[in-house]
Amino acid sequence: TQRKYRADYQPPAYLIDTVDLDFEIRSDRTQVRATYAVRRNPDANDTSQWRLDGRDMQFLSAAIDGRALDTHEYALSDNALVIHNPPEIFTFVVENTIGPEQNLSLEGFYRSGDILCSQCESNGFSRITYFPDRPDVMARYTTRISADAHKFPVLLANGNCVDSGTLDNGRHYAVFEDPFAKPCYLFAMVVGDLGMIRDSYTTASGRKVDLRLYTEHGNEDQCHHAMASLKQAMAWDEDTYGLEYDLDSYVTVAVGSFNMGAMENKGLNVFNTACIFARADTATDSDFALVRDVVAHEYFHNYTGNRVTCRDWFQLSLKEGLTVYREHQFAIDQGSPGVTRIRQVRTMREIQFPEDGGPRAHPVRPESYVEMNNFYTITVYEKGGEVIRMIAQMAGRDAFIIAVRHYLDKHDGQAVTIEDFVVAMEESTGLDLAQFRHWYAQAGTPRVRVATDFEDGRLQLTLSQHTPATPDQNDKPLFDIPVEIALFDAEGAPVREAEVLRLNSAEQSWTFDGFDAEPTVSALRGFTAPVRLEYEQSDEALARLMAHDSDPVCRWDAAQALYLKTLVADVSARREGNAPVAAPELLFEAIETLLDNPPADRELLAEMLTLPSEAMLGEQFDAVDIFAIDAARRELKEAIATRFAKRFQALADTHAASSAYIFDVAEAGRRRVFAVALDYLATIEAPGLAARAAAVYDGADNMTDRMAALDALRDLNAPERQRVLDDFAQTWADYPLVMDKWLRLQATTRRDDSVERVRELLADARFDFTNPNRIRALLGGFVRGNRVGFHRADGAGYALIADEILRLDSLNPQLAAALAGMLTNWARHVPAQADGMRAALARIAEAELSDNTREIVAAGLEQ
Ligand code: HT7
Ligand code: ZN
Repeated sequence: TQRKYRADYQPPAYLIDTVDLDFEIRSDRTQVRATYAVRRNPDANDTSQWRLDGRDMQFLSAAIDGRALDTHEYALSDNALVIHNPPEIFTFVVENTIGPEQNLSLEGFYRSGDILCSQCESNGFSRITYFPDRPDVMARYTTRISADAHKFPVLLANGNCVDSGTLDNGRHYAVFEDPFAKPCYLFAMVVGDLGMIRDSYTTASGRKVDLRLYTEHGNEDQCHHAMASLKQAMAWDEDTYGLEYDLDSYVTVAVGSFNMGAMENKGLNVFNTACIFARADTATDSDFALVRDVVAHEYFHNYTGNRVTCRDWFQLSLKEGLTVYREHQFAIDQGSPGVTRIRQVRTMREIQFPEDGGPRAHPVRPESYVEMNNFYTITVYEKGGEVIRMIAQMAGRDAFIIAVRHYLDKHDGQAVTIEDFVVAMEESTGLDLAQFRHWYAQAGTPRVRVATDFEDGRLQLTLSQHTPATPDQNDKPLFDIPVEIALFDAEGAPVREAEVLRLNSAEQSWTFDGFDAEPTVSALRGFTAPVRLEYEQSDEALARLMAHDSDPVCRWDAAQALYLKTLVADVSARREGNAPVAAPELLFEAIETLLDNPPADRELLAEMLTLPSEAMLGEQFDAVDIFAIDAARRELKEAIATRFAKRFQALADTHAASSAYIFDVAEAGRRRVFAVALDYLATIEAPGLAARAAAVYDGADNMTDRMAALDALRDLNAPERQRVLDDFAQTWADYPLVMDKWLRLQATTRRDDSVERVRELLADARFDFTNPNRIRALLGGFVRGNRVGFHRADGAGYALIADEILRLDSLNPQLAAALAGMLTNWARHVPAQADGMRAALARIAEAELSDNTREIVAAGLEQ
């Protein structure tokens, strides 16, 4: 397949006003008859041919204005039907067949268990019928489905059901009309034998919307949190943006086999069950938050993505960045604002920064791709969201909301570009975003250095920026970077209100006057820009910020920086063959102060007591040594656990469950602190810990506390470990998503035989290689959550992953490519690990691969 370039965009040769689809679902094949009202595009450059994409289907016939086409009037290939010299305006009818029952590719019209469902973004519609599979061809759709009434009692497609009835031979049909023009990637249909929960929402203007959520029978009681979340999201979008839902019904279907979290098809969302199911005894607090946020994200797409969509797939962040930002603000308004933001920051630093500094670095608006499915990345989504956040910050929240409304009004019903969005922002807010546009065009994480000079009561603060080269871009321009700062005195009282400095040249200085003593600087408050801050603050200053900073992100970050200083020194010493470096007394004092004066927000306390992850620690080094990092982190954890064992016992006691499960900020915070305390106690195998964890496991009324107990037992040799793991497997055997937790637990154990255990589980009947959730739990869990196992010195971890990527590639190339991506950062590792990872990539490269995996592996080997 060829590489596609953003610069090569050409408008479509022909436009389609209406699409009529007729699906006759039969047990062997599904017959498709598609009718289009077509007209020549006045803006097109070449209209001598009309290309309709189409793959993996059987072509039957094509007709223009009722006349069947002769073979010399079209050309048919494996991936397209090209019509020669079409008229100016015409009705086109194409007939084909597809085989959804045999399609396990999770694209087009495919089978998930006993359900047949569609997934069209980005290019799945061309696996359903022949069509110009590009988002700038927008049409109004009517869909008729007929199927066996017993096997598929529920028939669903986008829009309103305008007709339905029974047919001969036990069959039935339904017809749906979607009044909004949409690109084909938002088309959806689902048929199955489904259970349903139902509710309604009355919009601000008084319209009643029918809300339905379908799932396989027996799972209905796991769907109520998702339904409640949908109503929260609908109300939030009205209250915050004044946006009301625009159809009479909003239908959601949860399916077990799905490659991503969910899909925002107009009026008919299809979800991964992992992003819908949440019941106290089956889902953790993180699952509850995930469901809430993904449900909201898909709902928000109805405006930012569906009403105004992308002109081409290079513009993906137009809808994803903006919708991620809206989701983030929603999550902040629902949960603990500080900790919600901290988690967003952590995702950027631990996952996006490495992508932006590795061989796959690409701008938020990429310039080229081979396989579009490889570009649903953390950069397009999360960095895209951070870019929007910066615009909102510069405009002010109210002006930003007005600007988004201006953008939506101006482009309603259109397929547009990121540039159109930025222009709309400028028009409405008056901001000059000329320099700011680099955030969309340039890959790489800018580094912002902070230097201070204090003299005669005056503080000079100097900020400078530098962005390292990325594979495709050497000389980086200067970015426009908002950096919020505040100043505190020695007691931690604010001496200067927070303000946003705009760093838009290589180096700039600001002077602040009138201090008796040097103030402490709190910088990049709330993570105002997706940059790496380089600021060498003293331990004392960090301890002060850790105790007093009014911004939870900086308060947490000060704790992280203190831990990191100790850990980096220790890892470096180990690397150089020197004696390990012990933590300074000041670190323990800072923890003691924290325990004596904990923040009211319990989740923040838990976050501040959690050491930086291995990923975060790895980011501090040019050459990552997994084993030195693991040893340093583990020993610091042991030292803290030993010093504060009694305090952690007390924390566990005071934070143990005392009432029935409820998902709210206070209770989730309590459970987090309980889990962190248990984790520290497990690190030193505190007396009675295993029995206590097992008792928590046995007595808990919720999965969060149960998982805290299991996590504590995970690496121990105590007999309780196997007992609870076996009990878990037995209790939850019929709950695949819960069994994913069981798989993940074993994949992430630090025990020496974890590679062998993962191999065993791959062959276990409770594992299913065709299901992406199982693979993400077992293999994703192993690579991301078990660095010591994955990088095992004998190379067994790399061999395991390479084997499974090769096995998976023909079945699910999108997922195989994502797994292969985890090997591509090899150059960031010390030679022993780098060589092993590279060799695994090279072995994969020798095989015949999908375009998806080939593109990733090639980028990984080219460095
Ligand atoms: N817009 C959705 C993207 C998506 C997707 C992309 C490729 C292959 C399968 C997929 N399923 C869903 C998800 C979202 O961002 O809301
Ligand atoms: Zn999205």
